[in-house]
Order: sequence, then structure tokens, then C-alpha cells
Amino acid sequence: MTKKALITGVTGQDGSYLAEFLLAKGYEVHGIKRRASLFNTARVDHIYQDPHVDNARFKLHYGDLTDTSNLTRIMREVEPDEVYNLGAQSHVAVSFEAPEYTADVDGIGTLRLLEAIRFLGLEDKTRFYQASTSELYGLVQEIPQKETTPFYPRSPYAVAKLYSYWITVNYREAYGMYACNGILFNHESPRRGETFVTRKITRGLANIAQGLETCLYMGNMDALRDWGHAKDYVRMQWMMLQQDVAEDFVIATGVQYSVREFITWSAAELGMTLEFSGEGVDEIATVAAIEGDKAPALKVGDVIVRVDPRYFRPAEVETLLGDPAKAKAKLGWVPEITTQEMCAEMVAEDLKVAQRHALLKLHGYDLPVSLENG
Ligand code: NDP
Ligand code: GDR
Repeated sequence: MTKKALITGVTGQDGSYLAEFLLAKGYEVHGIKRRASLFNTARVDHIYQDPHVDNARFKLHYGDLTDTSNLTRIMREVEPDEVYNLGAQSHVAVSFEAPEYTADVDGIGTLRLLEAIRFLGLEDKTRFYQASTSELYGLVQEIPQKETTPFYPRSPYAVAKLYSYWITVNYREAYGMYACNGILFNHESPRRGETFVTRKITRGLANIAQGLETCLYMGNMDALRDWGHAKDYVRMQWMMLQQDVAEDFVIATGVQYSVREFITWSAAELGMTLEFSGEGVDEIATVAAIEGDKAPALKVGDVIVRVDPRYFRPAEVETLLGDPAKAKAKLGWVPEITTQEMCAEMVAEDLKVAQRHALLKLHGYDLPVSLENG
């Protein structure tokens, strides 16, 4: 029997990799996408299947995590074997601007899905994965963080996700549902949203190298994160739903780096050596040396990174470092892609796009480069 999976957030970074992964495993994959005024399926267009042909295994449904009847109807239509709740307002800084919406989507949205499963009597059939997060640890109580480390959320996003974490545990305990949390540390890829720090850096520096932007404005460059590759992490999401007993797992690399280090590596991928000077809001990074031909728009002495306090958060999570020992011991999961390899892949992809834009610009077709920041 073909297994059916339902993915919320299928148009996002993880949703797109997970959909690919499950299709390759032979699943019928249903995804929930939001109505938007522009196309919002760029990350899944390559796996789109014409619904008019027979045996299409990738199906999209309009929906929203704020809409109970919509979620319940889709759940009834699909009767999935596995639900992956990846949909969220996932930007921590934005959650301070839109706390109520974030609580509704990232907190109550999870309850709506769990209740839909229960209401339809699917408790024994449908397994549920909740996209929990290292942000739950916030102001860290223990280093490194593992499944038993106490939570201390530091943003409306993290507080909403705390609700989702516990309601998932609660439905497992109260109703015997196969429901589990993956407590995932930061994971990135060339498909990462442009306003998360890694992608902001790789895209921004590639644009600067090609003369499409002049300076990258950053927030807290001292922040430390445990960054893995999204491809490795979606594999683990699936593995968590294949066990005999539902359990929660930390997924991380076990290594942490600073935002400044990520900037340094990204610049190096473009042939640049950077020199950081100044402190706090006056810190800058200057081009100290250039090799190769990836940064034709720059010369030694150019200042290409500055601090803009608007990117500081009202309450910051300074350091996160995960301990993935349980995932390794119980599931045999280890990440296959290192943080540096991931950085190189992201820079290479963003450079290709920047080079195309630069070429068009050279020939008089000046496409606007989106300067939306985050
Ligand atoms: P993205 O921001 O790339 O994707 C989020 C997805 O959720 C998008 O498809 C988005 O749709 C959708 N979405 C947003 N709001 C709603 C809503 N109201 N109703 C339905 N769908 C909605 O996130 P990631 O792929 O990076 O992360 C996936 C999940 O994992 C999220 O829940 C995130 O919080 C969590 N997480 C992520 C980590 C990471 O480092 N990436 C680490 C730990 C947890 P649209 O495309 O239309 O915007
Ligand atoms: P995070 O990711 O908040 O950890 O949440 P993000 O990449 O946004 O920030 C990581 C760290 O970098 C610092 N930072 C900046 N961040 C952004 N976005 N823009 C900047 O200019 C900037 N300068 C410094 C931040 O302050 C922070 O310390 C991500 C999301 O994917 C969540 O959904 C997920 O739950 C967690 O990772 C794990």
C-alpha cells in the first residue's frame, strides 16, 4: 500500500526537501500551501506533478494553520499515515513584531492538527511529527543542550513553539497517539529563506562581490549557532516516525560557530580575506585581500560589512549547541554534510544568481535585486 504523508509548510525550506525525500521513498505526498498574490511554490516547482495525469503522487491543497475547518477537511480527504507539521511563522525577529499571529500559527496551529486527527478517529492510523526547535532552550541552562535540558524560551516564536512541544507530548500521553517532537537546531541550505542569517550573508556577499549591493548590514555577530544542512535534518524527521514507540529527539551537529565565522568563510568562498575592526555597533569588516575572479566589483580596502542595531533582538539567544547523542545511539543518525561544506554550497548557488544578474545589468537589463532584510 502506498503510504500517504501530509506536510504543512511544504513550500518552505524543510517542506521542499522532505517532499522530495518522501516521493523518492514511494510516498503519496500532500502539501498545504497558502494562497498568496504571487506564485509561492518556487521551492517545489521542480517536483510539481500535473494533477490531470493519472497516478500523480504530489498534491497541493490550499490551506492555513489558522483555519480549523480547512485543516480538518484536508485531514479527512487525505487520511494520512504521517503528518509533518513544518508550517510556521518561523522568523524569530519577526515574532516580536507579530506575536499574536505567531502564537496562533506556531502554537494553536499544532493543536488544530492534533484535534483534527482525534476528531476524525485517526489516532491509531496517523503518526504526527512536530517541528520543535532549539529556540526552546533560549537562555541556555546547560551546555550542550539535550532532550532533558530545561527550556527557557526567549521570543514569542519560542514561547509559541513551547506550547506546541507540550501539546504534542500531551496528546501522546493522553490519547496514545504516535506524536513526537524533533528538537532541531538551526539548519540551512541554498533554499533557506533570504532573511535568516546564513542566507542573508551568502546572498549579500555574493551580490556585493558582483556589484549589485555595496554593504551587508548585520545584527549580533557574536551569536553562536549549531548549523547543520536541511537535507540531513529532514531524513531524521522521517526516521523519527518509523520507530516502534514515539519519542522526542535533539537533532544537531554538536559543533557551534559564530555569525562572524560564517561571514569569514563565505567571504573566503568568494576569494576574499576580511579584516574585522571596531567594536559593538562600530564594528566593520574590510576587504584585506582578494584572489581569483569571483569578486570583480571589489578592491582591497572596501568596507563591506557594518552593524545596524535594527537587527538586534529585544531578547537574544546568544549561544546554542546541541548534543545529538540520543539520535545517534537510537536511530543511527549522523549528519553527513559539515557546516563549512554547506556554506560553500550556499555561496556557490547565490554567486550563480548574482552573476546572472550582473551579466544582465552589463547588457542594460537592470533587474531589481530584492533588498528585503532580516
Ligand atoms: P520556512 O520559513 O522556510 O517555511 C515555513 C513554511 O510554513 C512555509 O511553507 C510557509 O508558507 C508556511 N507557513 C507560514 N505560515 C503559515 C500559515 N499560517 N499556515 C500554513 N503554512 C504557513 O521554515 P523552515 O522550512 O526553515 O522550517 C520548517 C519548520 O521547522 C518551521 O516550523 C520552523 O519553525 C521549524 N524549525 C526550523 C529550523 C531551521 O533551522 N530551519 C530549526 C528548528 C525548527 P509560505 O511559503 O507561504 O511562507
Ligand atoms: P534563529 O535564526 O533566530 O536562530 O532562528 P537566524 O538565522 O535568524 O539568526 C541566527 C542568529 O544570528 C543573529 N544575527 C542575525 N539574524 C538575522 N536573521 N539577521 C541578521 O542580520 C543577523 N545578525 C545577527 C541572530 O540575532 C541570531 O542570534 C532559526 C529559525 O529557523 C527558527 O525557525 C528555528 O527554530 C531556529 O533557527 C532553530
